[in-house]
Formats: sequence, structure tokens, C-alpha cells
Amino acid sequence: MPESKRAKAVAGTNIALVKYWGKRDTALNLPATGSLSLTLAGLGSETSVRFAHDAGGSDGRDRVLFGGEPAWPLFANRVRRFLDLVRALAKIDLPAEVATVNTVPTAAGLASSASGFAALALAASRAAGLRLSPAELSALARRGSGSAARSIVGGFAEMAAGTRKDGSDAYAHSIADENAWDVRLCVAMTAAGEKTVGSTAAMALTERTSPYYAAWLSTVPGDVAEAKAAILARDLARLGSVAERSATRMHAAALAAEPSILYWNPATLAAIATLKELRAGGTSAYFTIDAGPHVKALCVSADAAKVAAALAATPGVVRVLTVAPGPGAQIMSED
Ligand code: 2P0
Repeated sequence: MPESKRAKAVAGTNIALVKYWGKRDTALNLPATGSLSLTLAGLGSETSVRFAHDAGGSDGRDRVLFGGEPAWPLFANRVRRFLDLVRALAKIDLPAEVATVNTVPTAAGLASSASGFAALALAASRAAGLRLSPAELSALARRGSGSAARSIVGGFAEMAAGTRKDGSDAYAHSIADENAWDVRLCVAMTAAGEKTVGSTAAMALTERTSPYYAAWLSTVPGDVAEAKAAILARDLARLGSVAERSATRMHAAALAAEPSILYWNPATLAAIATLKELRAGGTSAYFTIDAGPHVKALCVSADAAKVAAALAATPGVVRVLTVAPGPGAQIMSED
């Protein structure tokens, strides 16, 4: 490999329509079930990686920048652990400089770890001289964050739980690309600030303490199959019904943990009510909710302006973003 190589990659975040909530292996970050998501356009991460003798900081460790500034230690160390995986795969022993910029608005409640680790997996593997297949790249991104495996793929992606112990079959593949169906997600932000409990810790607590965890797991394979069939048939009502029940069942399992995990706020409920009113009036829009209080509504593009306006007029909703399906992770430049 040449003395110094740099690669820059971009990835969009994704929103799960059938949720991932629980692991079968924490060391390899293997999900307990499959999941199914939509990768988003324009909201994500741009990450450049350079491996070189002089790329590290004064302490010789990887230099990690976020938004042009040195990253906070927790974030920097998570990136360094991920780079160790890439160095082991590529059989190199060089420090790296990593610079990430997020195009996800701050506190938007959109998972930046999904786009962040997808962009990092692609940029770091290429900068290390590796040429991974999409499946290998998705499995690598999964080591950073489970949801990141899905952001390697554009449009609708299915993440497999896999059965192998080494996780080599736990990766995402495409169900329908970003141009296959003209849908939109209207993201209604209902509160500013960070989420109360991070996904990783909340998942672990749900696994350990929720009496509903096993019941939750038992519902997921059927929901993945149903969502896939709905996407292939371009049937929004069918997909929306699965998305809503997957989200409510995930939150029910978390709510039953000890101590209870409650992500919703009054505006979350008000936004759900708005979508039900829209449906009663003949406009199809369906909610999903992640590890936070924000509500994401799935609709066809022709209805997006109406759905976004109704959400914006809902008490407690502070901002609405309308987002289209987007491509999978891509290389922006290499030198
Ligand atoms: C998902 N969420 O499927 C689920 C549904 C939120 C709710 O954020 O521990 O951040 O890094 O693998 O990928 C998935 O959690 O967790 C997630 P780790 P991750 O999108």
C-alpha cells in the first residue's frame, strides 16, 4: 500500500420501518432479529479517512475531528475502536486522521450513528487499501452501529440477523432502490436536545428486564416478511400498518423495562393523533418513532406537503423536515 492514502465517503441516515431492538451478540454487535429500513437523501455524514505515519495526534493515536473540531473523547474512542477493526482486516499498523461532518440537523432525532459508521466503514476500508463487497462493507459498518449496516444500501434495505457465530451473514441488502417508489418521510421534531437513554443501553436494559422482550422478538420476522411484500406491491397502507405496529411494539417492550424507558412526550402523542385524523380524512400517512420523541410520517410524495403542514400545525411540533429516499454509501473522492 502507498505511504499515504485518503478516501472520503458520504452516507445517508436511515429510518427503520421494522425496528431493530435487541442483540444476539454484543461483542460482534449482532442483531437478535432482522429489520427493514429506508435510507434518506441529504441527511447524513461525510467522512474522510487518511492512514499515514504522520496522521495521528501528538500522542500517536488516531486524530478524530467532528465538524472541524477535535471530537469528544467518547466519540473519538468509539471511532478508534472501529479503526482497529479496519487495521486488523487490512493488516496495517498506521494511525489515521478522521474528519466527519454531519448533514443531519443537530438534535433532529435522526440517527447520526447510522450514517456516521456507514461513511466511516466505506472511507476507512478504502483508505486502508481494502475493496470490500457490499455485504462485507455492511457487516463491517454493523460493528460500529447496528443501524449503520443498513445505510450502506440505498432505498429500502433488509438487514438479516444471520445465524453464523462470526456474523458474516448479518448484513443488509436491497429490497427496492431509492428510485423505486416515490415516497417521503415527514420528520416532525417534537423536542430539542439529546435523547434521554441511548439506543445501545436501552436495548440492553429491555433485553435484561422487559417481560415483553421475548414477545417483541417473536413478532419481528413476520413483520419483515409483511413489509417486504408491501414494498414490492407498492402498497402504502399495508407497509404503514406494519411500520406502526413495529414501532409501538418496540416501544411497548422498552416501556415494560425496569426502570421503564419512555421516549415519548405529549407532542409525540399529538403528532400520532394528527396522522390518524389525516387518515380519517382520506390522506394516507403512517408513523414510526425511534429512540426519541420525534415522529416520522411515511406518505407518498404527492401528499407530503399536506402531511408536513398538518404536522407543523400540531401543538409541540417545533420543526418538520420532508425527506426523500436516498442512495447507499458512496465514495466522494480518493487520492
Ligand atoms: C432502528 N434504533 O432499527 C432502531 C429502532 C432506534 C429505534 O437506533 O447498539 O444505534 O449501535 O447497534 O444502531 C438502532 O440502534 O444501536 C436504533 P447499536 P443503534 O433503527
